[in-house]
Amino acid sequence: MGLKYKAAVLHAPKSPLLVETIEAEELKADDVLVRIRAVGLCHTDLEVIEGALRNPMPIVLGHEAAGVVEKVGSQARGVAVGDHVILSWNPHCGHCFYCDRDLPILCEDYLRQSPLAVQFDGASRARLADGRELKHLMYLGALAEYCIVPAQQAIVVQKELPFEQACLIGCGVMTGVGGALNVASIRHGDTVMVIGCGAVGLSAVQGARLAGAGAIIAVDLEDNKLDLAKRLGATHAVNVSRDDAVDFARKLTRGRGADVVLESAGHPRAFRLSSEAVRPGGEVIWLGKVDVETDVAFRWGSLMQEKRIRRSSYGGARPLRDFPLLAQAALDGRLLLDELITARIALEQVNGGFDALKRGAAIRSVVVF
Ligand code: CXF
Ligand code: ZN
Repeated sequence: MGLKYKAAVLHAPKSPLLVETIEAEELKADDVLVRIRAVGLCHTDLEVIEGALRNPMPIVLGHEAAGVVEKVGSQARGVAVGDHVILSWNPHCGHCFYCDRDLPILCEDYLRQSPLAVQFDGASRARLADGRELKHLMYLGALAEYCIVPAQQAIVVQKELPFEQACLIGCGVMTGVGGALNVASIRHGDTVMVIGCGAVGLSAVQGARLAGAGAIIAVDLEDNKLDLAKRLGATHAVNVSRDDAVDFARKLTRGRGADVVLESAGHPRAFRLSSEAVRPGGEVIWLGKVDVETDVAFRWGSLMQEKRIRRSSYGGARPLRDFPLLAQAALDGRLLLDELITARIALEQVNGGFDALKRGAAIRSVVVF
């Protein structure tokens, strides 16, 4: 096809992304060509830049994106030219052991190929100007003007939703809201604690509100993030640099502790707090993560008493079902997305955007095209 377009390319860990002109491969039968209109910068991209998450290089980052379908392959189903789409980073085969058990996030093909950073059929869809093959982070590589994906990863959503809001649904919002609505079993009136008020946590706060929680305790180290959590639905806020979140949850629940704790800080102290703050028989959902080699310490007593602990990487996402539902919630004003956008930036400002994320100065910087 020879389509040439701009992309942010990482050539080596701990080096700045280079915005350069790259070239697309031919569209395969099942592919769609998406003109990217907005991409959110997520911590997982940052982990690759910093070398904490190893991927082959050179690689196009970006996995929280929305855009318009510009071309479809002869066998692409369920999507047409002109459709507005949010990209899913979880392609899956649909018929392996885990797909069959409603766990596409554990799809055998998905997991086996993830470290190769290619598209789901095992091949790359882009090359550098000098002809070298490019890798794609998380089956996408969407920090670019275009992205070629199999049709199953391009989820059609309502055209009314602005792209800069829509893109957030592709990763952080899906993970947080889905953690509350799909993974946890929050009951009307429950006391829910959300630890860590970044994009995932602020989305979890909103998921807890949508689920009908009676009290939502936001926990963070920064007052400005806690203020934002309150605007999005938190009924209480605890700054753990000053106050004890376990005490707070117990005082609010006649000594029991929170019914559900959603952890989204990705810090050993947050994981530990999650098990301490939940009540006996309550439910803990871990959405954050630390380096896989990091030890996390728990007090054994805090894990007893019939507590249920679950890990989720994508909020139980079924993108075909969930992306349009979340888009509608945003259009109805029940899910606030604009509030998560700290800055709108150009592709050329992408390194500054990641720097802001690293410093904790941004919930989401969104690259808009
Ligand atoms: C992550 C969660 C852990 C696995 C890789 C993707 N989520 C989003 O960035
Ligand atoms: Zn992400």
